[in-house]
Amino acid sequence: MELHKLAEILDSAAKNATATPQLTLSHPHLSVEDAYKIQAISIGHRYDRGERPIGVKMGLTSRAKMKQVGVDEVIWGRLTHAMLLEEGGHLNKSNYVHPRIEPEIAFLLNKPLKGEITALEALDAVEAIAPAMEIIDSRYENFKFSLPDVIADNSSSSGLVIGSWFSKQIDISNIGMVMSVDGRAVEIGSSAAILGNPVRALVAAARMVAQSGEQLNAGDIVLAGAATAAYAVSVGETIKLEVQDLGFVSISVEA
Ligand code: OOG
Ligand code: MG
Repeated sequence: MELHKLAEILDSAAKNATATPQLTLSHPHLSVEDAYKIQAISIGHRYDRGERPIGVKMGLTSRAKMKQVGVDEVIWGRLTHAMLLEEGGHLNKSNYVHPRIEPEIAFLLNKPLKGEITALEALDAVEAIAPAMEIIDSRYENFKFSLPDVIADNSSSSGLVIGSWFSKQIDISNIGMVMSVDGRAVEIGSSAAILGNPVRALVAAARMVAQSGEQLNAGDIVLAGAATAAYAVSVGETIKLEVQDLGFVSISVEA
């Protein structure tokens, strides 16, 4: 079946860290619905190889991100345990095609969430919050894609690093976020850039995941999406994100 074939192309591109042409070049009518099906099939191959689901990432939840990639719809993707990098550890650049890093906030859930919910209900299911960086790596040539392309490609997700977990009592609606490279600030923003309040990303996650017939589970991590544009990393750099009231998270880039 065609969707399976396309899923396989993206799975191999991710596994071998090689860029592939946008699917919509050969399939200009690819729908968003089919793109999510391709994503599910493609990540299913990773589950078959022993990777375990650990939650979801929301993407394009800030204007800065939408503008950077020229796609203006909120999207989501799946996170597996193999994507999790150690805080203060390193990422091997050779495992990626053209990795970029983003300043984010992570939620840890202690209850399932599904469908249309309020921000209050979303917060009620939160166990803790943490500063986080996502490593995105489009499997498409030149990091160029349309909406269905990026969705099929698991919304570019390829890694995440999470700092210490903090109490959800902390007000994260408008807190400062500074991402620096070797001590030099490269992206400065506020959590308010994430849909006006990162909790709204969790509300969107519950709704959008349910549209694919799935749900968020207790124990899941949900990444709210980047507050600023992403930064393209180079070998030798140490990237650090400091989030007001939530400490920091860092990672170094190796060859
Ligand atoms: C798409 C994924 C965007 C975010 O946090 O906004 C994303 C991309 O930019 O490649 O992860
Ligand atoms: Mg992201």
